[in-house]
Amino acid sequence: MKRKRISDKMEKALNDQMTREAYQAQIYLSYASWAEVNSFTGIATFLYKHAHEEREHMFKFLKYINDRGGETKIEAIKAPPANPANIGDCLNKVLDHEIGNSTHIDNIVNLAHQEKDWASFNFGQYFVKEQIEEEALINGLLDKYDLASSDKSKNVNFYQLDKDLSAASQEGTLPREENF
Ligand code: OFO
Repeated sequence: MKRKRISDKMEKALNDQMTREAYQAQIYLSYASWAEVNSFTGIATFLYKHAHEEREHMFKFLKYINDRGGETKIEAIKAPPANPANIGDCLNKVLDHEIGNSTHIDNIVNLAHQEKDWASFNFGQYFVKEQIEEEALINGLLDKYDLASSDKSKNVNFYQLDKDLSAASQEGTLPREENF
């Protein structure tokens, strides 16, 4: 496109986030594979689906940068971190990654606000909402994990947890949005 409608700084921030979304997908993919080889098929299914969702986020950034006359730069993606020690560790690490990701999204929205770049501000709102949903979803799964693991003798609870995770929605609903 002939006219660039985002600043160089915004273009870089969006490109960095696009690569970060790809990294998030790698993390979910590697944790999913770890869960699968440890026979937690429900958790694996949940994590595989989420890896796919993170790649969709990556594409949203790519399309937005290009639509605004910027240039997408496809960079190398870091290797994912080491496998988690157990399911609780897995869910805690996923939540940490999501909270970290929320901070990066907030930085983009802050920059858009500073630059009075309302198009990017509006684009960023999708991800602000997405991060609220994702953090709530993983936080909720962690609560379920705590319930299921509080009595170590009841391994049947892990079986049920795994089934719940396989059916877990990828999107938490926000009651306030359903009501209005
Ligand atoms: Fe986990 O969400 Fe992307 O942004």
